[in-house]
Amino acid sequence: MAFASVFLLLSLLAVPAVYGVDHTVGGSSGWDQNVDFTNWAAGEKFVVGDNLVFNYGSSHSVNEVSQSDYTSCSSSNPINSYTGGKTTVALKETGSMYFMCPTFGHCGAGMKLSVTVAAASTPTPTPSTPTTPSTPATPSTPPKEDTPPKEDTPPSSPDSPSTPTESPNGAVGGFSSTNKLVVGVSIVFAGLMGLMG
Ligand SMILES: [Cu+2]
Repeated sequence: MAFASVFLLLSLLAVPAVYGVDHTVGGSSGWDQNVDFTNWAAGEKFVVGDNLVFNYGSSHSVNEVSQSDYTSCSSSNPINSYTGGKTTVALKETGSMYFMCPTFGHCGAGMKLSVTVAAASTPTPTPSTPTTPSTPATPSTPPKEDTPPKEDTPPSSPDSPSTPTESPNGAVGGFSSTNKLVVGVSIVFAGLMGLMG
């Protein structure tokens, strides 16, 4: 259980470390008319380091514009303009970016896109932690506890003199399971310390 939760923790932290995702604008339809880009963008999670990939026919192009130009469909003052059928735009910073097709009438018909770019989470200490929870401590501890219970049995034997073998076995079992618990808990702490450090 302890190991499982540590590994779950590590894997959850490791997932955001994956490199930038390419978001193909409009999916298989691409950057085209009759695509609801607001709806498409709502299904995507944009993070710094990701890319927008525009695939489009010769009647279209891509302008990055201000929010007000996006709203008014004005193509007269683009921040960037791209042509050529395939454009990759890197999402370099958090905040909103706005795009439209400057071909007459297309933006007004809905060929416009706004994306909100979130910060990338940076899990730097992850590489060092997976080595810490390896379990060399577990096999060494139960043998140490094997001897004390046997020596303990003579004083406690008045209770059950007929079965001296059962009580050491039970004691050993009890001890070793608590030891496993202690080892498990300490490994979780070691894991957490590793994550914090
Ligand atoms: Cu167009």
